[in-house]
Amino acid sequence: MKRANESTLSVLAIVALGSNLGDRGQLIQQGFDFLRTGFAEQETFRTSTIWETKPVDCPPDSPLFLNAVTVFETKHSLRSLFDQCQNFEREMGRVPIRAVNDPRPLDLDLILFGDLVISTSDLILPHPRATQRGFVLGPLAELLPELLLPGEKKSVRVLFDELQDRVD
Ligand code: PH2
Ligand code: MG
Ligand code: MG
Repeated sequence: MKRANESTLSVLAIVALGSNLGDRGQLIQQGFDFLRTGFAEQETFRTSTIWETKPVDCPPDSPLFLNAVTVFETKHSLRSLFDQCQNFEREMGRVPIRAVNDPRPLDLDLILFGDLVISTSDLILPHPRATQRGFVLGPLAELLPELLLPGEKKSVRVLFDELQDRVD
């Protein structure tokens, strides 16, 4: 028997987690648990280490972030994963945006869903800024260094190394 929202085929999903408000470490762990228990084929679920990162494109004096990345196979639909991530962010205390990139208890960003390339009003895949963001590329390079994101010629590891060269 298949459960609703599950197909028999699984796809590789990548979700980036970020927190810069409240008990950041605990919130990231809750995000891991939510994704592992709710969406992942258990044996496939992997997490990066947790990185402390400077805010990028955030209001002045924003607190430091904790960031991490998870990769897992899922049989759930994209819609179910996306909608439930948004619900979980709200459950963890996220409020509607007041200023762009306001501090938030938990941000769950879909980076990749199989080989899907889409652009809708609320979701673009692969994530349009992932390849410019060290706080995504660094943790992701721990898990899938050789991955080529759709439309990219350079691996995650190379993109991250090049970003470091520019920043440092
Ligand atoms: N997320 C953003 C904007 N800026 N900076 C860091 N260091 N980490 C983030 O997760 C982050 C950010 C938008 O969601
Ligand atoms: Mg984000
Ligand atoms: Mg987000």
